Amino acid sequence: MSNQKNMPKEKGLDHTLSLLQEGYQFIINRRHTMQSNVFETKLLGEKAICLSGSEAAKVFYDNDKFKREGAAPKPVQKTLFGKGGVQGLDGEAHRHRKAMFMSLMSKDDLKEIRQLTKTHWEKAAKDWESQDEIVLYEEVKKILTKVACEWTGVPLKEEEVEDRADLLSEMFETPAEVNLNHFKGWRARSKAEKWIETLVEEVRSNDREVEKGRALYAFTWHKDHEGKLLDENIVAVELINLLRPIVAISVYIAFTGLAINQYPEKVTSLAEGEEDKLQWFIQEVRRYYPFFPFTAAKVKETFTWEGYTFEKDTLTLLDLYGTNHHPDDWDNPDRFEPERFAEWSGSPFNFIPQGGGEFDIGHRCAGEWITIDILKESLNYLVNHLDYTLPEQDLSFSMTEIPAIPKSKIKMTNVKRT
Ligand code: HEM
Ligand code: MYR
Repeated sequence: MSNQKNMPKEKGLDHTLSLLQEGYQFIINRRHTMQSNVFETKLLGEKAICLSGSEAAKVFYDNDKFKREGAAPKPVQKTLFGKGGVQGLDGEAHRHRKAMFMSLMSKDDLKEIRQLTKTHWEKAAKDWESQDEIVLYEEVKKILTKVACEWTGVPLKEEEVEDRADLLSEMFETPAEVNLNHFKGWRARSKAEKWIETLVEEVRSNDREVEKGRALYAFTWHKDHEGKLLDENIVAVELINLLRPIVAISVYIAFTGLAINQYPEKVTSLAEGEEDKLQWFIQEVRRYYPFFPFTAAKVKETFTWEGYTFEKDTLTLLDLYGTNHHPDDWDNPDRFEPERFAEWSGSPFNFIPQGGGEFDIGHRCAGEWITIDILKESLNYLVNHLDYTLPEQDLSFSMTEIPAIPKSKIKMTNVKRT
C-alpha cells in the first residue's frame, strides 16, 4: 500500500470544450504540463483517465482490466459507431462477433480488395484525364465506395455512387462537430442503416441473391454466440462497420498525396513492386498524420497500476495519435521518415493508429490489413501510374479539427495516366 500515489489531476468542472478546441493536442498538452503518461480530467460531466505511450497501451488492452460496454460517448455512437456493434461488446459476445469480421480477412479476400482498388483507380483516372481539375479526397471517396460495395456484395448503381459516398463519409467526418454538421452525421447514420436493413430483409426473404462468400451474406446469416441470427439492425450496423471505414481510408490517401508532395526525396525509391518500401511509406503516413485521436474503454474492476488506482467504471482514453508520436517510443517522432519501419520491432503497443493489442480477443481494428493493402495500391498508383500538377492551394491541415483532413482536399490538374 505504501506505493500508492495520487494520480495527477486537472482542476476544473469539465474540459469537454477544451477537448474540442485542442483536438489531437488535448492529451499531449496535459501530458506535458503534468509530466505524466497517466492523468485524470473531466469529460462529458464524468471523471476520465487519459493514458499515453506503449506501456500504458499494454494495460489498456488487458481484458481483465478494461471493458467497452458503455464507453463510447453518445455523439460518437450517434454517428460513427451506431448501437449494438462489435465496438461495444465484451467477453464471449465480442470474441464471437469479432470472428465474424476476421473471417473476411483471409489472404484471398485481401488480394481481391487490392485488385478491386487497382481496377477502380484505373477507371477513375481515365475520366480525370478529360477534366480541368479533380479533388483527390472527393474522388477517392467514390472509388472506395465502389470497392467497398463490390467487396461486401452490396449492390450499387453508377448513378448512386456519389450519394452513397456522401452518406458513408458523413458518419466519420462529423462525430466531433459541435454545430449543425453533427446532425448531418446523425441523419446519414439513420439513412445508411435503413438502406442496409432493406437489403438484409431482402436476402432473408429470398428476394435478393448474394454470393455466399460476401459479407452481406455472411453477416445476414451469422449466428451469435447463443446460436441466434442477429437482429436486422445489428447486421446493418456491422455491414456499415465495413463500408464506412473502407471509405474513410480516403483520409489517409489524401495525406498520402500530401506526403508525396511534402517529402519528394522519400518517393524516389518507390518503384513498382518495391513492396517493402511502399509499405514503410504508408506505415509512416499512418504514424505521422493524425486521424483517429484516441479510443475509449471503462475500468472493469478496480485495480492499481504504477501506484495509481483505477476505479471500476471510470472512463479511460488511450491517446493513439500521442502514442504514435511519443518520444519514449520513437526517435524524432515529428519527422516523416518511412525508413524507420525497416527497423520497427512490430510491437502491438507502440504503433497504434488503428488501435493496439490483439485482433481476435481485443478491439484492434478489424480492417487494419485492408487499410494497409488499399494504401499500398493507392500509393503505387499515385507514384507509378499517374502524372499530375498540384496547383496553388491550401495544403495545411488543422490539429484542432477531428478528423483532420488537408484543407484543399488535394486538388490536381493535368492528370494523365502513365
Ligand atoms: C476498430 C481505426 C479502417 C473496421 C478501430 C479502432 C480504431 C480504428 C482506432 C478502435 C481500436 C480500439 O478501440 O482499440 C481505423 C482507421 C481506419 C480504419 C484510422 C482507416 C480508415 C477500417 C476498415 C475496416 C475497419 C477498412 C473494415 C473493413 C473496424 C472494426 C472495428 C474497428 C470492425 C471494431 C473492432 C472491435 O471492436 O473489436 N478502427 N480503422 N476499420 N475498425 Fe477500424
Ligand atoms: C471509421 O470509420 O471507423 C474509421 C475512421 C474514423 C475516424 C473518425 C475520427 C473521430 C473519432 C472520434 C473519437 C472516438 C472515441 C471513442
